[in-house]
Amino acid sequence: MKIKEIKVFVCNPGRNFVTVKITTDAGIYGVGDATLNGREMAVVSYLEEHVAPCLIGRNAHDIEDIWQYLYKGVYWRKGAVNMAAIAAIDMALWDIKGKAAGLPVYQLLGGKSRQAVTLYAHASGEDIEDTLNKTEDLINQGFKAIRLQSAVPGLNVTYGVLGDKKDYFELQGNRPLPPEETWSTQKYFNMIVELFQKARERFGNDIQLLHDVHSRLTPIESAKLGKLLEPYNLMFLEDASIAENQDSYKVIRQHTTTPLAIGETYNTIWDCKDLIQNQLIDYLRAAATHAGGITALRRMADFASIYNVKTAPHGAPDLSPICFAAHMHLNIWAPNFGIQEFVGFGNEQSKQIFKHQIKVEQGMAYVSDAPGLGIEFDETEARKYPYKRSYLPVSRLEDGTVWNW
Ligand code: KDG
Ligand code: MG
Repeated sequence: MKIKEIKVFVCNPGRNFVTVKITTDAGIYGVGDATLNGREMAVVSYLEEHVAPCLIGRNAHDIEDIWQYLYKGVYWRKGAVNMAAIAAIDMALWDIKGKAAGLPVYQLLGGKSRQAVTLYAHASGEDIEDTLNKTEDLINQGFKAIRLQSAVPGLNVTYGVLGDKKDYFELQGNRPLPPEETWSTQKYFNMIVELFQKARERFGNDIQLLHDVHSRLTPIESAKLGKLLEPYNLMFLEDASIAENQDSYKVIRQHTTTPLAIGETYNTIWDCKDLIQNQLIDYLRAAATHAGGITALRRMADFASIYNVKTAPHGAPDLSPICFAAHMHLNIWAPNFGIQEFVGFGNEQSKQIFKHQIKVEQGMAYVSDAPGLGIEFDETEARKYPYKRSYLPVSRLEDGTVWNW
């Protein structure tokens, strides 16, 4: 079964998504997600100019060989653009293999380790009360794990809450230049403990609570936050600090028993090898789209399992539903799966482009049993919503210093 054609699509049904479609001479095709928020066209060009020409005529069944060929053969290993391209090719090839075998991808990975995938939802509010009201709504919908974020009083906008996204929604997925946001650790600390204290008072101890710091703290500040939040028993604290220096997590770890999660920006196992091996984290957030696809994530999950680290794949709205489908197969298989982030399946336009049978009920997701990844990509619908240049915001301290991101 030879690779006959590789097409790359960029559509923006409210957000930019980069989709790869591989067609074989057997008439079977597969799809993969290559979305890299804010740098989409770099991946498109990389795929079209440099990756696709090398793959035409190759055996579509040789997933491992193609992965190694693209990763090692390129000489310039790793990197977000490179790995997003490899990821999309890899996902599409798993989709093809599953369709050829007449089996869902999770069966090719080893079958089910569980019947359903536990999800965590987002409650992001303009103030503490707003966040808590949104949490209550999600609890009423059946979610048992919820990530709480709240705007920081005294800052113009706070990343990840509505204030941050207002311009984005108004511009409908088009942010022609990066907005700038101000950060103050002091102001954040004044708010954050109160948020979790009030959440526990209002919702009791049965609900799992999570929080994402978006890498805004230094290691020692993260250690302090972890300690302050211990009474509120978080499921995990995400991206407390950047870990380009993986040793920096030793500082956090030695001070707090709050579980730690990291990895949504990771491209390879090398980004988290020391974090895992030294048991400095509890959850690995790597995404199939950004870390080299199903082949790479399977390997990372196996490595993490040796050190009691669970998987908790990234599930932000800037990953396409194809990535979510890939995660579903990994999640249902991985013996050390922890939890999946979930923000819904996008707007109506998105749902017309990406069609699937994944069911979400009472905070749990049920994998599709359709052969392959179980997701269809409608090219005609996608063409109705062309690419719009759009950036993530840049963070600065109050004195103007560019801050951790
Ligand atoms: O593109 C960046 C987003 O995916 C990211 O900010 C979302 O941190 C995020 C999360 O945990 O979903
Ligand atoms: Mg995050």
